[in-house]
Amino acid sequence: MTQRDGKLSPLSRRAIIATGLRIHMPKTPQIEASFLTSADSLANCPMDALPEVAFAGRSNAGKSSTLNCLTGSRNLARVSKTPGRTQLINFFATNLGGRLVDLPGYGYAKASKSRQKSWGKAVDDYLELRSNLNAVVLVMDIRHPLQPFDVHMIEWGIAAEMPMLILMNKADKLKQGARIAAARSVDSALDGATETLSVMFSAKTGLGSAEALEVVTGFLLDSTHA
Ligand SMILES: Nc1nc2c(ncn2[C@@H]2O[C@H](COP(=O)(O)OP(=O)(O)OP(=O)(O)O)[C@@H](O)[C@H]2O)c(=O)[nH]1
Ligand SMILES: [Mg+2]
Repeated sequence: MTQRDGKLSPLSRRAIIATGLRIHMPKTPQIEASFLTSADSLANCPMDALPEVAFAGRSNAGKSSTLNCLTGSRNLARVSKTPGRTQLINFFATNLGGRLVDLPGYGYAKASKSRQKSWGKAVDDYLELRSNLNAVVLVMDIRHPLQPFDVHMIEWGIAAEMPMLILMNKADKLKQGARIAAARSVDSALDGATETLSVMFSAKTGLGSAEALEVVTGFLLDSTHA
């Protein structure tokens, strides 16, 4: 699939776009989570059938911070100013049965070529072959949305009919006008994307966390895709 005129191919049946809207919904409690294990390859991932929700995104986009925000913990997933901190696939058990999965970030330029290759392979294998995978949360930096990796992930999600939540993170770093402009560009690129929801988010301030919690809780409970 290709990206034409900044738009993704309209392959899908239904779009649920909530970007920038304040949606009033009942408050979903934070997810309780604890670290379970790490894996450096698909073969070393837990061997059971529990549904998983994976957090993907470019290095430094805020995947680990988002996991901490949604679970109300400071140090569950390791956050760092140094891109490339998350180097293994990290699994977190939750009170909802399903697991949260922190994937290594894409595009960490300083890692050696061979390390980049092996992380890339583990993540590719996980996304393509992990039958437990129920849904993907794609974390983007709202200041640099829809980088090639993000577009690739979205197009992959559409083709695989993988439920996906897009979090436009670090919204606290932009003024309201710039946030809305960024959100509009993401929404127009998502025009027609099946089962894809995008939410303006800040792991730092909690903006959008009620919506994100609602969706991620649903992903963890719904085992129809796995
Ligand atoms: N201002 C602001 N900073 C954030 C936000 N989310 C994350 N950060 C910061 O961005 C940096 C990277 O955050 P991480 O959560 O480690 O990012 P990551 O995507 O897990 O990075 P890798 O593990 O390297 O792939 C840290 O300095 C965080 O404090 C946010 O919503 N707002
Ligand atoms: Mg991380």
